[in-house]
Formats: sequence, structure tokens, C-alpha cells
Amino acid sequence: MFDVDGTLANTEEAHRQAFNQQFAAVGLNWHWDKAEYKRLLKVSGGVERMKHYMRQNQLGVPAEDEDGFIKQLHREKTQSYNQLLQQGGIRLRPGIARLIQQAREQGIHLAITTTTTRVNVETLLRVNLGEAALSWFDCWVCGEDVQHKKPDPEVYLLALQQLSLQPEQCIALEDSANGVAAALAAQIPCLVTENDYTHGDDFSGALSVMENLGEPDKPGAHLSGLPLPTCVQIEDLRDWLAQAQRRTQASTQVPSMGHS
Ligand code: XBP
Ligand code: MG
Repeated sequence: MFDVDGTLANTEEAHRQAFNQQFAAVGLNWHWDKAEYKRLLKVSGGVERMKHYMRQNQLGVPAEDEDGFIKQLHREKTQSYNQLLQQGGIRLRPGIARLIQQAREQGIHLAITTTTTRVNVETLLRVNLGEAALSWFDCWVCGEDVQHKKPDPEVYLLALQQLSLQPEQCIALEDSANGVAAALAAQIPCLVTENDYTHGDDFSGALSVMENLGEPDKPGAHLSGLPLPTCVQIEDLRDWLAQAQRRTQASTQVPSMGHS
């Protein structure tokens, strides 16, 4: 189960740029620098993030219908963001395309589990992997499909339902504390690949934290938790999951009282 922003690709700089472009375009003097955006990423979802920023800074918008204004601003931000993606500069993170390919060869189900807008995921995949990649995922749960975004588990619970799988049969690949919290609340084992925006987040509860999934010529460092190699293969993930299950079973087993 793939989170998108920060996990499939380091997209947050493009999101930030798109927000700022649209603030300027509608004459708002809002500007989110990197430090501000890192703080704002604690709120997932672009609409929710803008509303939070307004509340926190007691700001208004030049319209009576505040909700409608923010929603329209977000639609325009989505367009700007997609134009940035189409320029092709945002590549998938190390190991992502390779693992997707391996999973497909082995008949493993793939899911998109994100709080971002669906068209953003479609463009990211199309630009990097081609149009066919849109059909490789058995399940898509995106921002518009849920009532409550991460850290709420709704996105993962919906994906489990659509795939008819149990949580322990899945792996959630995430990059942020909100994503980890959502996966764990749905009881799905979680692997984190962190990035500059999420470095320092609380990943407790994730089974492992890696720099990235690595490529044969470009190792991704293992940072904490259950060990994984610096170039993760599907077989490594199977072993990793089995190891996690043994650990859970051992910790939930009632200690034997012995017989006298
Ligand atoms: C991370 C997010 C997203 C994007 C903005 O999503 O919080 O909200 O920053 O996307 P992910 P929208 O779950 O993939 O990490 O503006 O489309 O809401
Ligand atoms: Mg993310």
C-alpha cells in the first residue's frame, strides 16, 4: 500500500510551489517558506492545510463564501501542481519503480493510499511510468474518497475492504508521522522511507525506518527497527513481514505455567 507524497516521490516542494503560485495569483499575501511548510504538513490535505493556516494566523479571504473561495483556490493549486509534474522533473524515489515491477511479476496486489487528490497521483504515475501504470494498482483510495484524512485510518480501512485483505497480509509504505499513525490504527505493518520534510517525525510503531528503498548502485541506509538491506527486494519484504508476525505472536502468547 503506497502512500504518495514523500513516499512515491519527493513531491512536497512542488505542492509548496503550487500553493504559493496560487496565493500570489489571487492577490493573497500568504507565502509558505520551507520551515513554515514543514510545520503545516502536520495537517494533511491541501484544503485542510489552508484552513488551518488561516485559523492559526487569524486571516481572512477576499470573499464572503470562505469555504467556496478556499475550495476554488485548491482546484487552481491542483492545476498548477499538475503542470509542475508534467514538466517531468519529479522522479520516483529509489526502489519504487523496481519494487512495483517485482510485485507485479509476483502477482502481489498494489494499492494507492494517499490523502492527496487523485489526479495528482495519476499525473505522477503517467509521467514516470507511462499511461499503463494507472491500471497496475488494484485499489486507489485518495483524498476525495475519505471523510477523514490521515492520521485517521479511514484511507487504509477502505483499502483493506476493497482488497478483501487482512491488515497483517499488507505492508504500508509511508514517509510521515501522520501516515504511520493512520496505518497503525488500521493495524497494518508499516515501513517508513523518510525525507527532508519528515526527518525528525515520530515514527514509533513503524517496523523499520529507511532512508529510501535503494537501488543496486545507490544504497538506501537502514535507520532503525527490523533490519532490511540497503537495496530492498520483494523477498526481503516477505521475510521482514514474517519476522514481524513472529514477533507479534511471541509477544501475545500467554506464558506457559508448566505442570507440577
Ligand atoms: C500528503 C498531503 C497532501 C499534499 C497535498 O499526502 O498531506 O495533502 O500535501 O495534496 P500523502 P492536496 O498522504 O500522499 O502523503 O493539495 O491534493 O490535498
Ligand atoms: Mg506522505
